[in-house]
Amino acid sequence: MPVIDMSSNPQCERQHPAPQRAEVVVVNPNGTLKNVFVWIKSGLAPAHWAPPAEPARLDQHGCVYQPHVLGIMKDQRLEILNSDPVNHNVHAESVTNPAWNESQPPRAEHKFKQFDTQEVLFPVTCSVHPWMRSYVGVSPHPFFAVTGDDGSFTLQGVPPGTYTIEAVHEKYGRKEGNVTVTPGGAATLEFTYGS
Ligand SMILES: [Cu+2]
Repeated sequence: MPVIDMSSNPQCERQHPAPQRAEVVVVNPNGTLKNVFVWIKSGLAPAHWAPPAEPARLDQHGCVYQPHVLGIMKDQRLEILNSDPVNHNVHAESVTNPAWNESQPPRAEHKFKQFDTQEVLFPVTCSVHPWMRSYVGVSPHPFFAVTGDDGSFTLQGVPPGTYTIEAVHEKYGRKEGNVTVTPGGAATLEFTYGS
């Protein structure tokens, strides 16, 4: 990934001891892919899943969105922070959910947002800093995860059943796999991107 040129804003640049690289593709040391959103796309019996009381958090730190990919439940609160000494402009480029675009000055109040419709994934950008880009996946149920530093994902507490699991990566796109979960059992599914 190319190094992000933050020279237009020294207050962004000086927060990074080492050059900040774009996070479009992050390959882990073990050869797996980070920042893949994984969720149960279909197969769940109709049910109402209550969102967690705790908000999901999206921070702007060093003029980079953290985390780069964020999963959130429908109707869960999203808390947006600006930890930087610079002005940001948070732009949720959602399509199914209403899009919005709001400035967030330094030391401003945290923003709280919600999304009431399933949408996997949409970008959140910053109108001030063109390199700032994160992705949000809104799930109607709690069975989603984002791959981390070892490329793995875990969906906890899935009821027994047969499901279509979807993996979504911002550059490499969507993959599907099927899995059957037995009562009290665990199932494993592996996705491969590339040739
Ligand atoms: Cu910004």
